[in-house]
Amino acid sequence: MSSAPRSPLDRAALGRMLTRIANAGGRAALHELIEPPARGARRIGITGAPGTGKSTLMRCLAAASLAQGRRVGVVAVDPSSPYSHGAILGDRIRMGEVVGHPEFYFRSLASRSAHDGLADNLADILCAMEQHDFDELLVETVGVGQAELAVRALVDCVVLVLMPESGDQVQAMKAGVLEISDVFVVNKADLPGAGQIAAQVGDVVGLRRYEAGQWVPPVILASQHDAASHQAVAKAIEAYFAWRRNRNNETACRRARAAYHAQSLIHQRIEELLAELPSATFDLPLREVHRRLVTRLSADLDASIPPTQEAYVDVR
Ligand SMILES: Nc1nc2c(ncn2[C@@H]2O[C@H](COP(=O)(O)OP(=O)(O)OP(=O)(O)O)[C@@H](O)[C@H]2O)c(=O)[nH]1
Ligand SMILES: [Mg+2]
Repeated sequence: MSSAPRSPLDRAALGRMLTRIANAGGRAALHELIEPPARGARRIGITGAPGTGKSTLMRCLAAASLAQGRRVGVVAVDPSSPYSHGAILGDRIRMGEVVGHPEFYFRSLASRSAHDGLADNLADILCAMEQHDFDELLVETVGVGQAELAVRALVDCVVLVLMPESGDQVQAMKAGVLEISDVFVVNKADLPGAGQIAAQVGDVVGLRRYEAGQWVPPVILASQHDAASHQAVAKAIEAYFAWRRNRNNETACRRARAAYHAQSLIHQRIEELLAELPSATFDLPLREVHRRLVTRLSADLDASIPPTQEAYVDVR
């Protein structure tokens, strides 16, 4: 948290900027790269299968952080198309009373074409929010697998939310997905079977070898009407950040984030360029297709060509 007085949150300017970034194609994003500010927000990813209670948990975490004087931003990535607004509205509604708080900002994003289940230009969105002096950014992503692996690069702490029906998921979880989680929450502990799932996750966590001083992810049972369980989750997140500060590996994290940022921009842009190439191009030898792609990609860096204007789709 900053001790210096800060300027009020300019919602209109932030909203406009986020809409522009969310709707920009890869080329526009390449033109308007936003560098991460020196003092970034602490970023927490809340991830898990649909309906596990991620938004409900985020509301409680956001309320706790707001009560501590933090400026909190929530970005909810919706896996559906930009035209199905149902889940997007659902996420906002779940935020409940915190939505009216002057230091709280909420934004939904459709994942659209993003190859990894995250939203296009999410890396830029988060950097843009950081320019508005947020202390904490909570990022909700859906699904288990690629989205978790990708969100790992963009946030500092990953909270994986499970629920009593997540048994199959726990069994099917590849070690990789478990390894990217820093805190496990077994939500809906008021329903039968939660304790069993927590025990199973605890077993999987316990199977791993930990070096001295390594973070061992806690497994926390939580439920929406149990405030103490949310305090336990908030405490685990604080403990993780304290551990991270002592570990002093900021450089490695910054580099991993920059690598993801570059990869997602280029990936998105290559998809656009592939779609733009005349279909007969693909009758050519692969080496020639590759040459044409690379030539077009380098032409992007010519600032004299304005980025393409894309259809405006506001998904707030
Ligand atoms: N029984 C029970 N229901 C809960 C709990 N937490 C959330 N729910 C309910 O579960 C449903 C889904 O909650 P959300 O917070 O929207 O879950 P989500 O993971 O954000 O859902 P998506 O964004 O659609 O993936 C809602 O009907 C909540 O009221 C809980 O602790 N216990
Ligand atoms: Mg949600």
